[in-house]
Amino acid sequence: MPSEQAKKKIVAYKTLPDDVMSYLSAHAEVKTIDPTNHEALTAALKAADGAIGASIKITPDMLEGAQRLKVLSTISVGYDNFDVDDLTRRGILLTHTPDVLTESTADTVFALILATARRVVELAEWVKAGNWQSSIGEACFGVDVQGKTLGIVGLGRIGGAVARRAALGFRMNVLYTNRHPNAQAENDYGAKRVELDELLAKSDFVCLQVPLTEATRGMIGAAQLRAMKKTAILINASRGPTVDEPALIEALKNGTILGAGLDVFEKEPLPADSPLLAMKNVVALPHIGSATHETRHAMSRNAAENLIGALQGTLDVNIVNPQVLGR
Ligand code: 8YV
Repeated sequence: MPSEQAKKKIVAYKTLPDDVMSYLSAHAEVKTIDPTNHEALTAALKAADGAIGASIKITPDMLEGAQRLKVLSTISVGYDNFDVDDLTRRGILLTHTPDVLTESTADTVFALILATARRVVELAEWVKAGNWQSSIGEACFGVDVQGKTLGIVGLGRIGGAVARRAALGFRMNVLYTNRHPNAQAENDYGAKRVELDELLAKSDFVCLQVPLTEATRGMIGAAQLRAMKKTAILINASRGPTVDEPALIEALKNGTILGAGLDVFEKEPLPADSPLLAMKNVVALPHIGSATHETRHAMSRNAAENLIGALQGTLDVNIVNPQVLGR
């Protein structure tokens, strides 16, 4: 254990599990900051060697004068809360938690597929409201999931785990777009790589699994929604801004598509007056992608180990900008 004097200074801008706090405290001096206190966080970053947290934007101006800062460790796979080029210029390493959340996030995607197709949330509310008075008829029918075509936009780790569930569990045909072919998904799940136009035209479920970048922002707009089947369902558990939300609202109102299962939104928390909340054909979740006790714990642990490893110079995985290390 390092002496108090040699201990690095860490800022935790998210509440961490006790064992993760103990682990960090054994290696560093940890200061916990309420992330809603922007000034306190900015000031703490100026005095820190590293920081760990999630869910808030760390902007370049927050890092002005943070001369000691060497590592930012995000408790998430996505890193759209950071300006990576700016971090690289400043020589600050960014680490993330890509592997530990793959399966639970894929479960969330499948929960949305099943919930929208079978109208689980709408009908459960209908039952709770005392409406189930006789054997149900067509008015309560949904659409099949098994055997249908699933189009996955972006077949990375989570997309691959969704493809596995779809092909092996639900005998679905899997189409996908990706910058590179995914040989495992093609061999093991019969996934077929196509252009986005073909995916949109042929899929019964269109599932977004891309990170948010300048290239993916707004990639599903009015034209793409029109290109989908009228019977298709859009699933988004990636990042809200990949979809043009006003265009989606129009498409859902007009019957351009059948429904949407959404875990992410342009603005989070989703404003209470969002038209999406009044739509029966929408299942809206509060960004629960990775939110299980087990996975969130594993993410915190993983991020803490990333941070300490990076500060000690021993980390060689989970690094977003390895250029900082000259790699
Ligand atoms: C959460 C996520 O947003 O990992 C991601 O990219 O979207 C999530 O798991 C959150 O940052 C977890 O703390």
